[in-house]
Amino acid sequence: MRTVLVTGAAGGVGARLRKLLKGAYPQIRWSDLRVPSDLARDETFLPADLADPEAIDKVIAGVDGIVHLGGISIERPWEEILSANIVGCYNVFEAARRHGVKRVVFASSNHAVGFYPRRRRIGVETPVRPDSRYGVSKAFGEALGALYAHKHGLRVTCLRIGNVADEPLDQRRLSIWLKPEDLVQLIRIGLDHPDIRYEIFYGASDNERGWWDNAAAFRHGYRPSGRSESHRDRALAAHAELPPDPVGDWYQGGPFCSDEFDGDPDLAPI
Ligand code: NAI
Ligand code: 15L
Repeated sequence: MRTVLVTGAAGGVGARLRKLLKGAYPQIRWSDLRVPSDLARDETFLPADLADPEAIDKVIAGVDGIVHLGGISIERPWEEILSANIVGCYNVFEAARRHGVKRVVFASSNHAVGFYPRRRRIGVETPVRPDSRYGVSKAFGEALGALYAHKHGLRVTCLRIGNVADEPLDQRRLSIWLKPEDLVQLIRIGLDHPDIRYEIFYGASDNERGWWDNAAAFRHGYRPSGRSESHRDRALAAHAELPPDPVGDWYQGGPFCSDEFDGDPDLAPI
């Protein structure tokens, strides 16, 4: 890996990675729709709209690996998801194929499987159960990654990220927290590990209350350093301040499940 492109550079995760990945590869290109407010003089930034195939083609030409973070990161109307996350993700994989990029690490999300109840432990072979249009776009990105891996030989790692933060923010996040440094470990496995063909890893730290079997990541050498239980008291206190949410509290995806929910809770999948 000589040249790595990171999309979504101006976002919350991008801002953290711009610090944590500094010096990790000889050249790192950062891209986004908008310029990061704190861009340093020694950082290479190329603006591009993911939905514009020609712009994305130019940004991707000459890179060896891509960390694809860019796009809509919450639930939004379909038109926005379609443009940034569906068309945008296709443009990234397709340009990667055309330019002979070796590896892509795709920022998927726990919301690709958010409609599993919290009492279920799930692995990466479990069928997707998106909890939102946003979650559907992440399941699409994982499927697209599989196509480009198996048909075109791209090495692809999808990270089903829980929640990236300095510490778990509430009770649900005690189960899904991802310490930023652990995210960096997962990204570097995706970019550098010799055995990657197509993998899905859960983006979670060492969470005692976790819901996910992350054996595939551990097999590739992942050793998370974050322990959510060390932050339990503050997370539970924050949870106590939240309004009641019986549907959200039942499912792994939390409020993404209860948002717009008008199904019959008794018929909801278990
Ligand atoms: P964010 O919303 O802070 O950043 C996303 C960035 O993508 C923004 O800077 C935005 O300008 C850019 N973007 C949006 N549409 C674009 C377009 N059409 N063309 C170019 N750039 C565009 O999101 P965050 O929190 O940094 O997340 C990064 C990625 O990780 C996202 O893909 C998100 O879905 C995923 N993820 C994040 C989690 C978290 O805890 N922050 C949890 C699970 C997944
Ligand atoms: C995500 O996928 C979002 O991008 C992030 O903003 C959080 O909402 C996270 O999931 C979560 O589930 O906490």
